[in-house]
Amino acid sequence: MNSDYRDSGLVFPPNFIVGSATAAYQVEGAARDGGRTESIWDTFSHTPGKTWNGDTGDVADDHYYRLESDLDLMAELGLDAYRFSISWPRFQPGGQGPINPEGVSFYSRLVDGLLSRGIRPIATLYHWDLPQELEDEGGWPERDTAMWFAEYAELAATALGDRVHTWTTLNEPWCSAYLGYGSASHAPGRTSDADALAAVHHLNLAHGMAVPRIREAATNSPQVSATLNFHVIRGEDAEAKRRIDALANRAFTSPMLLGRYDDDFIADTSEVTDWSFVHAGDLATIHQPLDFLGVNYYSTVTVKMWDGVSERAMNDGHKDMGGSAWPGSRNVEFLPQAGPYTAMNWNIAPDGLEDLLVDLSERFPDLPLMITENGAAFDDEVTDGRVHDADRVDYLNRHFTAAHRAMQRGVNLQGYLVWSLLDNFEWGYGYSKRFGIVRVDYDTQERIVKDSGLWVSEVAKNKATPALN
Ligand code: GBH
Repeated sequence: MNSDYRDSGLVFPPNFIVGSATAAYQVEGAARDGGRTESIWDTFSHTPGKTWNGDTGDVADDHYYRLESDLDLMAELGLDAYRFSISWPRFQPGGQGPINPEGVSFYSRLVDGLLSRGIRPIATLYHWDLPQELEDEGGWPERDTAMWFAEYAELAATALGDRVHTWTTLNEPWCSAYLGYGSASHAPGRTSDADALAAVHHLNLAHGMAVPRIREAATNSPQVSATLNFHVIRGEDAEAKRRIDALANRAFTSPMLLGRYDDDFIADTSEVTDWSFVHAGDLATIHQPLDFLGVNYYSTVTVKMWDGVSERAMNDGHKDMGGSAWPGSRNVEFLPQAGPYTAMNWNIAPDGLEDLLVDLSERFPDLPLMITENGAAFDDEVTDGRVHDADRVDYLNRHFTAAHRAMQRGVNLQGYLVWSLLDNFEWGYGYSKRFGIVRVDYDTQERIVKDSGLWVSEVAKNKATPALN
């Protein structure tokens, strides 16, 4: 790469959206309140040994009860947009039947509070909190789950679609399918390669069934999208790269954006499943016009083929790679990568973001992109009531620089949402990892805007990155 991706004073277009993101189970708390029923993450996190320290989202950031002050905080930061997720079991307890007035009221107050502060609401319908009752009936490996999701999407768009303009169906279906049903590092913690692939298809189907229902129910000419986490794959071994690209990326982009499953993906997984769960017409249903694609990016992976079942791929201490997150391709090895690293041990690679954005815009030229998540966990310290998280500021500066370069190369990038507004429940890692641009003290629930929060605030207000000092 030609330079180190640290730049300053980069100017973004005046309508470029700079904001931040969270997800319901990671911030809301109030897990048993207001008519909410359990999700698979309640069950999973309350099962001993599943999360760090046995942490759960029972209280999290108490955001459900601190809505007004958290909204004021967002206004103070001058965010253009806030991406939140709707908790399905709070909105529609059990995932079937009537909506929950108290749940609807919470999201309604959230949306109204954002709009009155001039912040654009971006609503994600599914950020991993499947109602437990639907999991009891089989979860994502079952076709019915897609049907129930489409019902829920219509109800949500009916209730909020007069005010919410921007919708995302699914967040990172890769995680829901492979980590939830393959490697078991995420809820519901099942370990079946065949189920993981059935989940891939039914998540795709859920997306495709939901898109027209949202368009019909929302009265505000909605912008509809999906958010995918992309694997930016490095290494010299073309076969290993092809396999991981098929399983991780094209498993979702090909059906959603091109209306097909790629032959190599089907062939790679044929020892695991016969794909008989794909019915006639499904791919046409999944292939819906989208207004933009949400891109989540954190780091790269480096792979090569290994003539056996890779111990590293199965169990390298990286939870995402445990068990079988790679049905049909366990013989791909994930190699250690050059640092520097974040507190997740993910390598910091802004060039991966530039490459990803350019690659997507070349493959899907008419599809605008939005970075719906990018950010980093670091071991923050509080000194005199401040958090001087220079490492996170540097990470964000480098990644905004990468995005800026991609835009100069012609990428239609509409915005950049930093993960996350608040330190929060980091899934299997519990509260041990802090991604926030605002610190949360989990004893007092006090919020402290970190230096990175001030940095994002400046970028949002000025549409330019601040000069380096
Ligand atoms: C997102 O998941 C989630 O949407 C969000 O809820 C979560 O809090 C946030 O990111 C931080 O984890 O790990 O180097 O092999 C991201 C999960 C991280 C999974 C990157 C795939 C692949 C690269 N992804 N990982 S690496």
